[in-house]
Amino acid sequence: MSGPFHINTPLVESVGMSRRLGTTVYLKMESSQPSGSFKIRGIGHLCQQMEMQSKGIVCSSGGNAGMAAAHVARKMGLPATIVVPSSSPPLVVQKLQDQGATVKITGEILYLQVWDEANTEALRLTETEGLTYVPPFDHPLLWEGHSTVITEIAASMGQKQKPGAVVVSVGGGGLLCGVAQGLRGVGWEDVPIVTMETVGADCFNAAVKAGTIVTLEAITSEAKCLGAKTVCRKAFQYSQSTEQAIISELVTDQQALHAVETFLDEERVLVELACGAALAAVYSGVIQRLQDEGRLPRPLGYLVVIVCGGSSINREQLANLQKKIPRPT
Ligand code: PLV
Repeated sequence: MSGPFHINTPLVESVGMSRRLGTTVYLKMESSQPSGSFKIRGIGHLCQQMEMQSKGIVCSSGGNAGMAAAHVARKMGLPATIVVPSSSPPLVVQKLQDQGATVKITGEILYLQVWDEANTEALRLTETEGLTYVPPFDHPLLWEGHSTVITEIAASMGQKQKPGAVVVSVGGGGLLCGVAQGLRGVGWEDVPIVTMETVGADCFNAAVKAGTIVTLEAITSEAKCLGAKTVCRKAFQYSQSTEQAIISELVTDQQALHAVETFLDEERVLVELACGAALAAVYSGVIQRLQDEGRLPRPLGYLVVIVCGGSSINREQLANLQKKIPRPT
């Protein structure tokens, strides 16, 4: 199969979110992608454009980039090795194996290892095994692939119907770069982007606050798929540009979890905590606060939330998170 590997996902109105916000909210359902998240847009595009070594590919991932890489490799008839940190739940390892990938788990001794260490191992394997390296978020071809999420929205709504703002989760910043590029591509560069991270997986917010790229000491959030310690340079550059407003916001794991639960109840779709961070922009009143502060207009026009999805969740994993993350008292 020569691709594209992603599908044109539904853009659906959320009545519950619209009611809360007092403005129409559209959900771009990347959770419906064949690999379970938006990652397949960029990774599919990158794998098609790059010359692939027949020995196969290697991808370091918090989980979802790996799912996309494994899916694409299987369709292209290439072997895939996915390196995941030991913080990834067993269900991710199983799903990757189901896609036919070889899974390497880094940091089995140091439990708290995160994506950055998995990446070091993936880079080592490109040298020693001659595999093609597929990065999870830091590559122009990934951003170009991710930008189709905006092209599709413009095609559905009509170019004249600009959104008032777009909400995205940020891990290493690849989705953000794709969304920023896509907005420019359709002439919507004046549409503000609200970026959402959880406290403890907040490398973009830390960079915006510091005015320079910073490396977090550790990832303390349970939203492991947002757990890159350093944001990619391009995402930081977008945050410094005066052309497009990027508003960086944080929520707690508790708020992200509450968002996952509310979304499941109201929209009947189960997503990862990483995605819950974006949903919490509405469910925890972040957008409403930004409007109160005059940082977003009121009325807003319509709001788009990119429902980035994620495979690292099932009923058992949700129950684990509910145990681990304390409830508000
Ligand atoms: N996850 C990456 C990076 O992890 C991965 O390897 O899967 N929403 C979901 C469901 C994600 O899986 C990710 C990234 C993001 C949002 C954030 O996207 P990014 O990294 O492009 O900002 C460490």
